[in-house]
This record gives sequence, C-alpha cells and structure tokens, in this order.
Amino acid sequence: STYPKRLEEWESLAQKELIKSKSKYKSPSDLRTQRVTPEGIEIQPVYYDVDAMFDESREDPEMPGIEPFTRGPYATMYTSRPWTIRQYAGYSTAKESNEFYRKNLAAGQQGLSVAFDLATHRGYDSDHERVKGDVGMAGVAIDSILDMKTLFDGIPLDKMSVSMTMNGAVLPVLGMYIQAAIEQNPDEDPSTVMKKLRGTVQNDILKEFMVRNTYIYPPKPSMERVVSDIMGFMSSEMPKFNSISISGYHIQEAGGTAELELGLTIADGLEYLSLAVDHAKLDVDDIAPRLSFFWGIGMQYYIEVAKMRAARRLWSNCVKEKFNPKNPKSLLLRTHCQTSGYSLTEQQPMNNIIRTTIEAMAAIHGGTQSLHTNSYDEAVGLPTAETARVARNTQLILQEETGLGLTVDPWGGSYMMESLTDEIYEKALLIIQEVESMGGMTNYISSGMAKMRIEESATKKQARIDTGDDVVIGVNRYVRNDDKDQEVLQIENSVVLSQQIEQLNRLKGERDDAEVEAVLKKLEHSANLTYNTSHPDDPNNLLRLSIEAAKKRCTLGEISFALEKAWGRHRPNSTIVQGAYSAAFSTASEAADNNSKAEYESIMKMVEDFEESEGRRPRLLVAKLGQDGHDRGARVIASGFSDIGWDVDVGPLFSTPEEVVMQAIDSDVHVIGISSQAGSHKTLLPALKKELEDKGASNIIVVAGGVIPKQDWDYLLKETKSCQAVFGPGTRIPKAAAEVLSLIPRSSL
Ligand code: 2CP
Repeated sequence: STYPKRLEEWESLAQKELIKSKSKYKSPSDLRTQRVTPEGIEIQPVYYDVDAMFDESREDPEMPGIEPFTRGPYATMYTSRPWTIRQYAGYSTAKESNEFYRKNLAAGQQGLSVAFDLATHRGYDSDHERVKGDVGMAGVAIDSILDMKTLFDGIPLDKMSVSMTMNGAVLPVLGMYIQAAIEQNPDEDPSTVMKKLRGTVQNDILKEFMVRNTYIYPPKPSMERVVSDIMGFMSSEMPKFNSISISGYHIQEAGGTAELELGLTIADGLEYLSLAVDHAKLDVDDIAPRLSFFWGIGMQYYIEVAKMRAARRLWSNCVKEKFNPKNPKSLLLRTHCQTSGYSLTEQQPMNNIIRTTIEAMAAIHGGTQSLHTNSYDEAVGLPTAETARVARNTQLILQEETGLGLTVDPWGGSYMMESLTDEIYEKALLIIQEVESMGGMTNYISSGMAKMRIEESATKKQARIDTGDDVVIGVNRYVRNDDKDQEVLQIENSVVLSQQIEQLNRLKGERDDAEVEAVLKKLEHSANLTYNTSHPDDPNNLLRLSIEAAKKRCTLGEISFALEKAWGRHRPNSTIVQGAYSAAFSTASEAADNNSKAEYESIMKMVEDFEESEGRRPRLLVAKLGQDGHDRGARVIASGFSDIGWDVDVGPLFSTPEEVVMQAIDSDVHVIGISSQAGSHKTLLPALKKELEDKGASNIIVVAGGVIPKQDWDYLLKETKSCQAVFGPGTRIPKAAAEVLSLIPRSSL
C-alpha cells in the first residue's frame, strides 16, 4: 500500500487514546470531520505530507520577497524593519485629538491613523441638523482646513506617515490634509510638498456599500469620479501615498468568514485596478504598487495566519493573470491589520487583553506591515488614555521583548499552515470567480449578493455562539456576574458641538465669499461632466479642485454638497436574512448545549401564544439613529427575532428620531429596538422619547442595544426614561426576545 506505515501506527494509537480519555470523538475519522470552522474547513488533528515522505525531488520552496509573495512582501521582513505600530484614534475636537496624538508618538507609536466622526464621514458640517448626536463622538470633528491644521499642529506632515480612514467625504478631507501640509511649508513649492507626503487613505468605497455604510453618493460617480480621480492625481503628484486601503476588516466585523473577507476584498482590489486601467486609462504599474490592504484579525489563530499568506499569493496571481504588469511591485500585497472588535466582550474586560495579544500575534505571524491593537474596553465605549496605553504596549512588548520578528514567515513549511493556506486560497478563489461571473464587484454588490452572503454568515455565527457551539469565555461559558463597571471615555457632545459651530462661524466671517462661491461652482460643474477627469493635469480633476476649495476655506459640508447636487445621495435598501438563525439551532452539533435548544423552542412557543391571544404577532421595528452605520447588530437581531416568529421591520439607516417614530406609527409596531454603536445614545434616545410623546405614541415600547456603557444605563432607564430595557454586547437572542416580549402589555389581560 502507498499509505505509510507511520500513519497506520498513528491511527491505532489515536484510537486507543480516544477510548481511554472517553472522548466524545469516537474515532480518528471523527477528529477529521467534526471540527469544522465557519469557513467549512475541517481542522485536522494532525497534518502530514504524504508526498514529502516519498518524494525527494521537490520544487524550490517559496521565499519571501519573491513572487507570489506567500511568505511576505519583503525578503527580510521584520529582521530589518519591524511592522509600524499605528493606533487608530481620534475623538472630540481637533485640538484634543492633536494632544492625544502627540502624547502617543512620544510614547512609542510610530505612525498616525486618524478616526473621523460620523458627521465628517457622511459629508455634513457639525451644524447640520441630521448630525446632532454624532459630532465628535466616534472620531474627531473636521469641518474645514482650520480644524485640519489644528489636528496636525506640531506634527510635520512632510515627514510623518498618516493614515486617514475616510471614504464618503474623501475629497474634502484629502483636499484639507494636502492644503494643511502645503501651509505647514510656506516656503516650499506645493508640488514638492505633495511629493513628500507619505500615508494611506482608506478610499475603499466598494466595501462601504457592502458593510461599512459611510458612503455619500451612489456607486457610479463614487467609483468613476471620486476613486478614479484620486488614483489618477496621486499616481503622479503624490507618489508615496497609498491611494486605497482595500479593506476586508469590516467584512469580518460584519460577520463574514475568512474566506468571504479574503475573496470579496481581493475582488474589490481587482475592480479598482480595472477602473484605473479600463476607465481612467492609467497604467497598471502607476497604480498597483500604491494599493494597500487591510485585514481584520479574529480569534481563529491558524486561519488568520493562513488567510494573510493566501491573500498575498492570490493577489499576485490574479493581478498577473488579469493585468500582466511589468513592475514586480504591482504584484505585491502590503497590508495593515487590526485586531477584531467583534471578539471583545463587555464581560470580564481584562480577558480582552489576552484576546488582542493572540490576534496581534496572528497578524505578526501573517506578516503584516502595520498594526492596530484594540483597547480592552472597546466593547463598551471609546478607549481611555490608560486602556490605549495597554493596547500600544501590547505591540511594544511583542516587538521589543519577544523575538517574534527574528524569523521571516515562521510558519512556512508547516504541513498544517501550508495546507490551510492552500485551502483558504481555493475557497476565496471560488468567490472571486463567482464575482467575475457576474461581471465584477460593482454588479455583485448591486445585485445584493455580497450583503446577503455576509449577513447569512453573521447570523450563523451568532447562532453558533447562542447554541454554545462556539465558546466565548464569560459570555456563554464560565459566566460570572460580579463585573465592576468599566470606566469609559465620556465625550460631552454638546460642548464639542458648540466649539465646532463657533469655529465654523469664525471661518465664514473671515473668508472671501465670492472666491468660495466660484470654487464650489467649479466643483459642481466638474461633477456634471461625463468624461474621464482622472489625469492629474486635468483642471476638472476633483482632487485638484478639492485642494483649491480647502485653500479658499470652503467647508467640508459645502464641498460635499456641491457634488451631491450633481449626483444625489445613495439610499440603500434593507432586507432581512431568513432561516439562517433557526437552521443553526436545528443543526447545532452535539457539543451544543441542549438547554439552549429547549430555550429556543420555549420562546417560539411564547410568541405563538402571544399571537393566539392578541390576534397578531409581536411586531418590532429595528432602527438606527443618526449617522451610525454599524448595522451588524441590528441586522442579526432582525434575522433572529424574525426566525423566532416576530414580525420585524427594519428602518432605513441614518434616520432622525422623527423619521423612526413616523415609521413605527405607520407600521403599528409594539416595540422600537434601537441599535447604537457610536455613542449618540444619550442625545438621540431622549429625543426619540420626546417625539413619541409629541405624537401621542408613548404606548410604543423602546428598547436599546449595542455599545452602551453601564454608566449610561441609569440615565436612559431612570433619569430620562427614554427606554425600557438595555441589552449589552453578548446578549443571547432568545433571552432578549423573551424579555422584550414580556414588556408588551397584553390587551386581553
Ligand atoms: C518596509 N520597508 C522595508 C522593509 N519593510 N524596506 C526594506 N526592508 C524591509 N524589511 C520599507 C517599505 O518599502 C516602505 O518604503 C517603508 O519601509 C514603510 O514600510 P511599509 O511596509 O510601507 O509600512 P507603512 O508605511 O506603515 O505602510 C503600511 C501600509 C499602509 C499597509 C502599506 O497602507 C498603511 O499604513 N496602512 C494603514 C491603514 C490604516 O491605518 N487603517 C486604519 C483603519 P516605500 O514606501 O518607499 O516602499 S481604521 C479602522 C476602522 C475600524 C475603520 O475603518 O473604521
């Protein structure tokens, strides 16, 4: 037989050990087939390479720095330069964020990564009525170049590498950043300053339509005018700047498996290259070397390392096949990574330090170029100075105390890692082929397929946790109830708001209105053009015009609105995934907790009883208020409740309290469920309650969930009575469904 004797020996030893340990796995073949990841990968108890046991004449091994770069983009990797410690941060005003950045740089951080508030992301000035609860909350508020100059005060932009997470309002933000750098160096020629700028802008609009939701304009102008003009301008004017950070992170955070994150993100990258080459008529070798990537790193350690290795091989092979570039750098995938926010728990928050460390190690073993480690309190709010320090020190310790960087791709050649890399590569390639068969990513997204696949995966993941199939310590195993309240950074929204408005008024008083009008007109005119303006010398290039607009002191809202007049605002449609949650309960493995199945059935029964006595099912409106587009929680709740038997409506994103109340009354719901992830709950929930009263609809029950620190519960439940229940992260859906049901008064009682 060709089956090596050692393997037979192993089989029989393994069989004996399983019997001796009374394992729930009855035979070695159970071990091979019964431990399945969400990607559908059967994790093997032991990996081996039968060929290697016989075949002496194997091909040259892959090496780092050499195509297809599986083992790393650079030959020497961390042995000559460690990864960049790049912590994503920003809150409140530009002045406060600037102080925070300067302290962090002094304490060992190596690159900046700016978080903007949601008003900025969505192209609104701080004084716009739709953003009352959002200003300065989940990032720094930027209304004009004055704020941008304050943000980087004392930080030389011609030297510091700056990453900016901006997608929707990318034109005004880049315009202000570039103009701020120019004004920092008044004696230099603007074009010389631009050539020195180093950094990255996220500018990945495709994933916004799939998961992150901070788009402004519809897909076509977003791609063919905004992304395209930025790529064109940067390719010659800002050659050291990475023009897109193609992001899988948010796909993972939204609940996508590693294979979805990888496949959809590489497909996004290919779509941007097609846009550059086919639409903008740019040379692939001028664009591809400055595309960079961004992965989320969760708790499946082996899978994450394999995903990063497979990503480099996939990108190299796909770009070569489709675009046949001349410059080897065009094939090279460089990436930033961030540890998973989703994996953090509100319960026993110190455990999150351990989770983050393990995830950071996976990113490092996967060969990341730049890394953000989350703070342990981020399941409940924004990090404090103290928790941000622990997160940064996690990286400093890994970088300077451990020797992790002494060897390039330390997992290379491991039977297990090579096998997992191949397997994930193949799975992601199937997704890329599915996307291509539908004519590329823009079509794939507009068909709704992308969102549907990710949401289905998210719902299944939630069910794996609720059934106990996936263990989360402190949430569904080893639960304790003695957690102390976690201190969180509190931002006084109203104070930030009034400071921003003051600054806006100052700006408007000092500038030349005729000049402002003129440049806004030029922007609007350019937005209405239908030809390709991506060439950097084109006077209608939108980034060129945005720099001019920043110079003339136009506000972010004004620049955005000039374009909106031509293109309109994108309105998403919302659907609910059905059946995925209940299916996971019926197929839950034997390892799943039987009580959870019984609990699930008893709640379905309660809902049936409700329907019998009330003549209709309980009805829930799941809504999001303000500019907070994080909708994983809302969507999973909607799917889960719907599978349990509720009638569920999903409100449009970015609603005002008035709009939510109107929909609730129109749909005659029993309950409004507000999901809040970006800190606006203290402003917008009381406003919702007031609106319900004004409309005579106080009988509608309000419940809230998401990232709401315990310190705020009393304010919401007692002081302002703006909701009747708050559900923290980690709440199991069946439990929430039962509790919410019990809040609805029965007319027949
Ligand atoms: C690096 N270099 C080397 C070596 N390593 N040279 C010789 N030997 C080596 N071993 C060189 C590189 O070629 C490069 O020079 C320079 O050193 C810097 O290295 P890098 O690898 O380019 O690192 P970096 O400057 O830190 O850039 C990393 C990325 C970049 C990934 C390419 O795009 C980046 O910083 N991304 C960060 C994105 C980010 O912060 N995102 C935040 C997401 P040259 O440039 O001259 O070649 S916020 C997330 C939230 C959740 C959100 O989105 O909402």
